[in-house]
Amino acid sequence: MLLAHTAVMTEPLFVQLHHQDGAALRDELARGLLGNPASVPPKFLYDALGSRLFDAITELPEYYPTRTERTIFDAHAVEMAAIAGRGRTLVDLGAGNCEKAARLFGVLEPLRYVAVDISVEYLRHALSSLQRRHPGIEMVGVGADFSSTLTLPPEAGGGERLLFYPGSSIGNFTPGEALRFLRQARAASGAGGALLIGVDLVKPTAVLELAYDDPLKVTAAFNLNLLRRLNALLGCDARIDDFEHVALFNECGSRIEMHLQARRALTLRWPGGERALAAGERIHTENSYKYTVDGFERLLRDAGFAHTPHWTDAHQWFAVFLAF
Ligand code: AVI
Repeated sequence: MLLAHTAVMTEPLFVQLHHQDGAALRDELARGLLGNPASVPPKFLYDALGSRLFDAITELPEYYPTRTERTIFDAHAVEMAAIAGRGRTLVDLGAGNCEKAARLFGVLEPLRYVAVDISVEYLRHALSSLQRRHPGIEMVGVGADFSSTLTLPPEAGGGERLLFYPGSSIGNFTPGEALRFLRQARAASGAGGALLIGVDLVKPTAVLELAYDDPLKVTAAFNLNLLRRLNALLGCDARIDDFEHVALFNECGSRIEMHLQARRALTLRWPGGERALAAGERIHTENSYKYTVDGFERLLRDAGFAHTPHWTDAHQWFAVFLAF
């Protein structure tokens, strides 16, 4: 049951749904490295340093998605709230520092804010200070990896929910995974609920590639940081100097691909395994799919959403959909 609107909350509630199993992570990394082509799942990009590097990426002039999405919310949030309804439970998927959702509190007036991220520790500081600024909103932090299954704990509360998935993180799923995720989001939003989601759109290749290969090399550092994770988690002997960051737009797949390319022939070794790489051979580290408005609308309809109003920016570089 929701607390009365006048209740004063002092501390958020925190729930950690899953704990990372070291052996399973090592197995996942080794399987990726031994694949053809070699790959590392993109979730490993986000350790403490990787998350900070990603925050720095969002400040870069070349990385248009964050600021473009912000201009869309600035211009249209009131309209979105009028359709979505106020006083809901706002469920922020991949909340990070909770800033994007907090900017919408004034118009959405949520009764409860549920911030979901892979690590509840990462949420603890941001959510506690947000709770002090908004004592009238009940806040819950949930540590969960929703990339394969989106399930919310009972602490998230029932009733009508507005799920919030900004930043075009949906682009880091394959279209098949995206469809599965959207179906789960449809179910998790509950009867009368909705999904507010940011989607990056197809645009000229030069704009896309510069956004993922910036001259300051912040994105390169973000990608190369994966090698430190391989060394720390798998006991691998990767040397950062042996690799270079590659980002390219795959037009047929409609996706930006990030790779780590070997500068010379080398062998990566770790306890129980090794992987030889020829000079120029790549480890695939991330896909970032770019959609057309029509293509994403189709995906939402296939996932069971009947209504899909959307808003975009002057260049049509980014779109925010409200699906219900
Ligand atoms: C988190 N995600 C939406 C970012 C993107 O644009 O695909 C991750 C990223 N990778 C490189 N730059 C940013």
